[in-house]
Amino acid sequence: TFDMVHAGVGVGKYNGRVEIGTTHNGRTFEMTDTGRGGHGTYDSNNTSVRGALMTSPDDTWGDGTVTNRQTAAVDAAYGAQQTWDFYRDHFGRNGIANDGVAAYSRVHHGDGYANAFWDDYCFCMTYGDGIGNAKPLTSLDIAGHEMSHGLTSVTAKLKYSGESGGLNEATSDILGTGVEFYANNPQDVPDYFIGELIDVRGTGKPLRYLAHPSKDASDVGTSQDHWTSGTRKLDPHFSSGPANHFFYLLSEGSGRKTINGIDYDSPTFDGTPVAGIGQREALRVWYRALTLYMTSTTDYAGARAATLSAATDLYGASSQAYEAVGNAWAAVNVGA
Ligand code: ASN
Ligand code: ZN
Ligand code: CA
Repeated sequence: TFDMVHAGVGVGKYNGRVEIGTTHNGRTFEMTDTGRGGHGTYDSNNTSVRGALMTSPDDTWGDGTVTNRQTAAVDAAYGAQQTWDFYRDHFGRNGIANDGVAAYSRVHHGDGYANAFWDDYCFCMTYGDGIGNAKPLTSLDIAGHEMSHGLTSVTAKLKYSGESGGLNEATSDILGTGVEFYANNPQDVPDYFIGELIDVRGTGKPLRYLAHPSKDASDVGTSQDHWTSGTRKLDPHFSSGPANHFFYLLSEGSGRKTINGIDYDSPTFDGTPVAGIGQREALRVWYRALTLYMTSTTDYAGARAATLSAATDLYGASSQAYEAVGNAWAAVNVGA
């Protein structure tokens, strides 16, 4: 017997106890989310191939520890599920390609592999187990980030170099943050950082700071709070800084804020204050700009124009939101 939409109970490392969509198949349950396009979660078993679908005799999954191989799978399945639901509820989108068909995810890729990636060819997500195989890369912001590379690939197709590369990365950080807030999971308190739970550098610090990107300084480079003529020469994970900062300012506004108990200080380029329009509206502006106006070669000036067009469509050219979009770009040194 093969019943359709099932809810299993899992315990993830980062998300705690959650419901995940599963499928009953004969004597076992499979980690296949039939209610969301058939997303399957696989165990690569520390190799580089897909491996086998996760199964369970009793529809309970993982125990929150990394010694249990299903724990990372629970977080990955939950991340895919929250990303699917976020796209649906915020944007009316039916999966990454808007065709109702899910991607799939594989966990336990490689050995001590401290990264995760989206692959357009398999239309799939891959997660490593992190440093010492102790911190799988399966937190919500990373899941949302990586799957949103899939969204960019089927929409604007932003080229992964120069300024468009930074906008590609920023799109993933922006939507990954949106997924984290959407899930509002009590164990993974929503924030404006990327990668605060996975510790891939072993420093205990986040990978990226949307409110203050230049705090991300590693041995390979430094991110930017504001656009400069040198932005295009940076790695996309650093040239994303001004766009991430734009999104934070458009959402929350400038100055000091406490959000979910976390303090942020977000300096603007020329000190001019920016009033936020709220994250949900900022997400709508970015999504519309990405899916309707940006192209493979969009640069920062083009992103400003694209988001202003999106704000005009959504709220009108004399709206406060339109003005806020212009002000938030000025605050990261992207002017008319
Ligand atoms: N985790 C990285 C990213 O999505 C993977 C990569 O750079 N290919 O940006
Ligand atoms: Zn990325
Ligand atoms: Ca985060």
